[in-house]
Parts: sequence; C-alpha cells; structure tokens
Amino acid sequence: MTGDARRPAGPPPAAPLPGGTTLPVVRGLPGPGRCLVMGVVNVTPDSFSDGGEYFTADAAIGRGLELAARGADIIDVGGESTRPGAGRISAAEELRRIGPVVTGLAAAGLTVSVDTMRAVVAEAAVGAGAKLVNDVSGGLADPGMLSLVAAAGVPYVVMHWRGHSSGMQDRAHYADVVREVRDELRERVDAAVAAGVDPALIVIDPGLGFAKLPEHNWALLTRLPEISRLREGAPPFPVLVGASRKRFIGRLLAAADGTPRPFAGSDDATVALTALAAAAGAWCVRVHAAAANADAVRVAARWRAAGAGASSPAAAGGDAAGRA
Ligand code: PMM
Repeated sequence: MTGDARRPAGPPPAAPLPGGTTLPVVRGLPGPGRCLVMGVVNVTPDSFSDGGEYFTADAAIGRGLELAARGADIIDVGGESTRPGAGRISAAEELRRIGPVVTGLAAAGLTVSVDTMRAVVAEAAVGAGAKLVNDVSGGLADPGMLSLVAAAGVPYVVMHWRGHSSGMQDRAHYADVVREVRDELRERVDAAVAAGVDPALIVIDPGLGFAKLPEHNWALLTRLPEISRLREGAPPFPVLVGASRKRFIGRLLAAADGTPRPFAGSDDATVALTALAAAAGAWCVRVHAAAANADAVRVAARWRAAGAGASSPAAAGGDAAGRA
C-alpha cells in the first residue's frame, strides 16, 4: 500500500496455492487455480486471423462449442474487427452479429465473454447471458460503458488502448512502454472504480498490438508482474494476455526474405508465449486455438507450483478432468 488516498479498494483476492504461488480469482468466473484459457470467436468478415470463418451464427456457435470441448474456459465473442486500420461498424450490425451467438453459447452452459467497446452491445450481451465484458478501449470509446458495467455487476477487462484501429499505430510512441502502459491502465482502472465498478471485478490487459510496435509487445510480455501492480506495494490485478496470432509473432518467425509467417503458422509460437505468460502469473490467455494452449497453461501451473516448492498435482491447478 502506498497510502494514496485515491487508491481504489483493491483488485480481486488472490487464491493461495500450496507452496506460496497465488492467482487472482475473479468472482463469477472459473477459478481452477491455473491460468485460464479464453477461446476467441470473431463473428466478423475481416478479423486479423480468422475473419470470415465464423461469420454466420451457426458457424460461430459451432466454433465456440468446439473451443470449449478443446479446453477453453471462457468463450470471447466479438462482432467488430479491431485489426490495425479497421473501420467501425454500426451498433445495430454488431448486435446482429453477436446476439444469437452469445445466446446460443450461454444456453449451452458455457462461460461467455463479449468483446465490445459499446455499452449498448455489452448490455444486450449480458442480458443474453454473457458473464464478462471485454472492452479493448478500457471505457474510452463509449462514455456509457463504465456505468453500464458498474450497474451490471459483471467482471470487466480494461485493456490498454490509445484510439480506434484506423489510426492507432500512429500512436505507438513510448519513452518507457511498460511504465506508460501501466500508468495509462491505472487511470482507466481509477475511472472505472470512480464510476462504481467493483475493483474485485477488474482484469487488466496490456493490449498487445494496439498502438504497439513489436518491440513494445515484447517488452510488455516480459514484464507482466510489473504491469499487474498498478501501484507500488499494492496487490496485483489479474492480467489477460492477448498475443495469439498477432503480427509481431509472424514477424519474429519471418522467412529468410523477410516475409512474415502467415497466421496459420503462428499457433505453435502462440503456445510457447502462453506457457511463458502463464508461468509469469498471467490470469488468462486469449487464444484462437484451444487444445495446445490448454495443455500449456497446465504445464505452467505445474512449473509455478514446483518452483514454489509444492509437489502435489492439486497445487499445480489439476482440474476435475484429471488432466494434471
Ligand atoms: N485482441 C484482439 C481483440 N480483442 N481483447 C483483449 N482483451 N485483448 C486483446 O489483446 C485483444 C482483444 C484482436 O485480436 P483478433 O482480431 O485476432 O481477435
């Protein structure tokens, strides 16, 4: 604690694991004692890596069920592409895309998250059964979002964001990216709490690829524990990491002539990043392919538990399916 009078009440309580490692548990969401896996369903014609693949409601619902069967704990449904340069769609179109998908997946008993910057879409999705609002703008895009989330009482992902996709890469200027992202996240968390959002329901996200160059993404990835502590000495907030299939991975794996690796070929590297992020204490990874990432978070949980001196599978987040 810093004694700062403006400091909000605090992030979610951390569940102690035998051996001393801890992971925050967010009320209303799964808490298996390991990093969670969020599977992505983009109901868009133009997303980064999977645009157009799941653009009908039936295809998107089928994809969500498939991701859950392969080990995703949460299914994140989005209707608006945020790839660099993307323009906006109307709220009506966004609702048309995601409404039946959220309803169908929630009715099937899955934990559904809605990926939206709009309060009206978040409200409809929560009404349809979504348990988490994932706002890549951290409440900046829609002035009604924070009060909506506060009233709904659902967990809220506050991502680091500097503006809409059409011009965001022009804002990728940092003197110290970790410090600036953390400072800007703290401002957004404070705004959310001031609007009535329970700090125990807040998850933070460094926003990989959003107003970030590859070197910024790598710096953020390697310093997740620092980012999670928005104030010196304060308890950490849960951190969500969305690295899956992003361009900085394709650039790392570029061919000899410099051609970036296509999205389809970057899933193995995503799994490597999942293991590293989860071992560093990430609360959740947002991924497009579930099975190998679900294995990776279990490896990381065991790694953390062993490093902390625990030896039992339970300490490593072994789950009911006996996968530990
Ligand atoms: N990335 C995308 C979309 N939504 N949400 C969060 N919380 N974090 C992210 O990094 C994130 C996100 C863009 O990726 P996609 O178009 O490949 O799904």
